[in-house]
Amino acid sequence: HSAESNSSSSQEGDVLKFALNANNLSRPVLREIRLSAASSTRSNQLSVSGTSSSQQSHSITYSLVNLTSGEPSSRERRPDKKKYQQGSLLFDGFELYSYNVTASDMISLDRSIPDTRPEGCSQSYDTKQLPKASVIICFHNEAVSVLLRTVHSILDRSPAELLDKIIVVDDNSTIEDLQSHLVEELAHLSNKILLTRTSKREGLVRARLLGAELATSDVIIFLDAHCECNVGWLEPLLSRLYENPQKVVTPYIDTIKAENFQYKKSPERLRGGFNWRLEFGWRSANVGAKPGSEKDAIITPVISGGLFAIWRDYFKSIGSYDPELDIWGGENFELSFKTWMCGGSLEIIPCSRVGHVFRASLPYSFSKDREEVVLRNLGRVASVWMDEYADTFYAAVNMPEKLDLGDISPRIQLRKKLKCHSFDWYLKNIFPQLDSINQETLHYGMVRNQGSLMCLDVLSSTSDFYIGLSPCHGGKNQTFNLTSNKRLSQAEACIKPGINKQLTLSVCKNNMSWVYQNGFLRLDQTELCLTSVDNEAVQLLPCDFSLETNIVVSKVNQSPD
Ligand code: LR7
Ligand code: MN
Repeated sequence: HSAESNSSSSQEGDVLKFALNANNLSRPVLREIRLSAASSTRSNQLSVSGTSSSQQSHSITYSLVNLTSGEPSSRERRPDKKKYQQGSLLFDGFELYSYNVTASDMISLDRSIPDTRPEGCSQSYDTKQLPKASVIICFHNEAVSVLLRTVHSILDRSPAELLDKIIVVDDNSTIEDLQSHLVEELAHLSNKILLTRTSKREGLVRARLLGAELATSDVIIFLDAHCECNVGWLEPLLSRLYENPQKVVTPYIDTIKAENFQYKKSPERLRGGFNWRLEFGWRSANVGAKPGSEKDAIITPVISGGLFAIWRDYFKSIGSYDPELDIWGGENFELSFKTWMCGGSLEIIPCSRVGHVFRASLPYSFSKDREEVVLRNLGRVASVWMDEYADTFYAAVNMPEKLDLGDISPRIQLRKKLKCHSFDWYLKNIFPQLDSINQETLHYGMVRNQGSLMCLDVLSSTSDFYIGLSPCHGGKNQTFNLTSNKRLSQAEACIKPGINKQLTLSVCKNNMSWVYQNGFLRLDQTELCLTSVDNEAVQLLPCDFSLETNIVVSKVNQSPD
């Protein structure tokens, strides 16, 4: 920003030197910018391009736009189909990466981001006693600037004495020139960086295992290739692991928007959860929290999977990952289940903040049918770790019988060797909130409007969730649980009357009992029924048993027709 104010008295060719010493950088970063002709006259942007050199004397050519959490002007916001040239690389924004590469390319690799930690997190740590960590980043076809910003943020915001190596594993990216470009960029950045490449596409699990093999430090930390580590991110993770080597800890994950790379604080106190299809989702962890506890570790039944720290020995001792898991999916459940069931625990640390680019879709190819790959991964995990509850998972996903899970005997032996608790123990003690199909469930699945192919669906408006009808697809928003204690719920939330005869989904309370009678869902102790209006909206109206609008509950995965 200071460069911007100075530039009015400067001319083309001048070199601006400055030290960036923001309070969220662990050390000042020295920068030089040679001014070239402004490439743009947009007034809200600092549009110099030039060469920067940091203390490690690397040089990267870039242009700067809004050095802070930079929201590019609306013109750049969605260059979806726009092709553009950077050096010899031809990038194709959203199509290739599912994020706005143009925006990333325009933002400094060392930008400052808002310090999103809750109050009371800036205590100092005795770094001498903490274990050293290596950070492992695996990627398949990630944009250079995005990956480099991940690496820069680690170097910029980790105490040097705690950072052993940064191990970057290229999972056989197919974008031409990516490899040579990266080798060049990373080699100059720091001698802590180790770049390796798989000889064929392995998927993120085997790529991570390869990275872990190369580490020699006490602790290893996995990050996705599109992250930004925030101020003081490392110390709270290591300090928690130092206190208890059988923990797996994750930073609190902030959001980097895929549309414009804006860094946004995530809502407070979320933890991981899942449904019977083993689909991960964030759930509120606020229940029972005392005021002032914002910075306390959050115990979580599962981790989202991409960002976590673990003692290297502990990772090995619990059997790291099932190497048969392909491309994407399942490994977070494997690690989570066995950590809890075999004597460890999982925590999210609110004082450690790392941003992650959440992508609406996965841009890369899967070797086979994507759904099949993920189901096979989940099936392996379920059949090894979920005991009798694996059947519930199979029913919920409608597991194709012909799907071959491969040999799971090595993983079963591992579980025997580790002498772990049962999955029933896990459900009762660690995740009692998971809808239990087995015990209380009367009906589970889609709630279909009689005579049509429309199903109850949880829809969201800007302010809350409401219930409507949409074509049946059986996805998680259309899956409900009707229990013997008369709850009509989805995940941990219940359907209850809202305003204007509408229905909403919110915290379960006892005044929302439903009676399922002759194909109608009636609010207990009333004469009001779930009624479809124009086969689109759902309202709570006086029951009229002659109408064709009754809403019928279909059983587990009963197909809509
Ligand atoms: O074949 C592949 N090879 C790879 O190296 C496929 C992917 N990858 C890399 C990829 O470039 C990225 O760096 O693996 C990393 C994760 O892949 P993403 O970013 O496409 O996955 P995701 O963020 O959508 O998915 C989440 O779930 C995955 C399940 O397998 C992994 O555990 C991801 O790490 C995980 N990400 C997070 O937990 C970040 C928070 C998101 C949430 C919720
Ligand atoms: Mn990711």
